[in-house]
Amino acid sequence: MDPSSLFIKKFSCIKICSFLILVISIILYGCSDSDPIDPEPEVYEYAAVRSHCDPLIISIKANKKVTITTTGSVITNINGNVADCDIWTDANGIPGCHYINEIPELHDLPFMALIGMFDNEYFLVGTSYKHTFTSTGNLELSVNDWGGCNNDSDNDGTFIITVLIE
Ligand SMILES: [Ca+2]
Repeated sequence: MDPSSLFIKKFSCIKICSFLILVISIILYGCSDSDPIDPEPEVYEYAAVRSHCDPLIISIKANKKVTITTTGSVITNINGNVADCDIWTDANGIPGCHYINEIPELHDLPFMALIGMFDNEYFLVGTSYKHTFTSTGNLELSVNDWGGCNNDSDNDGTFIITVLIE
């Protein structure tokens, strides 16, 4: 083999190998777990004693899909004996409970449910919620108990709230 053809072969190999390394690097980078566009859920604990006076505030950007999943249970008065009200509930709340002195602040939403407020509108979040907000703002999550800012210390229990924004 003459030395010039050997040089050409070696040169071609370097070019092909470089190209292959570049392609493999692109594939590996694209499949990486640390891909910055993958959204991660945030998990919050919200104790029922905070009630609506101290909401959990989630910053929302317009046109983002928000998925909220809530576990855990709460009670409005662990020593109370009001039928259909002083009972443990999950984040969907107790639709059949109505304390006379707390209407209309309960916003016609189930008592002790996890509720949201955005743009001055109240709505049920419950155990499972999905929504795409069309404007940027703060989503305020709280427990639908309106005993007064300093009168919810008889509440007990905690909601575990998982929020995914994508
Ligand atoms: Ca209470």
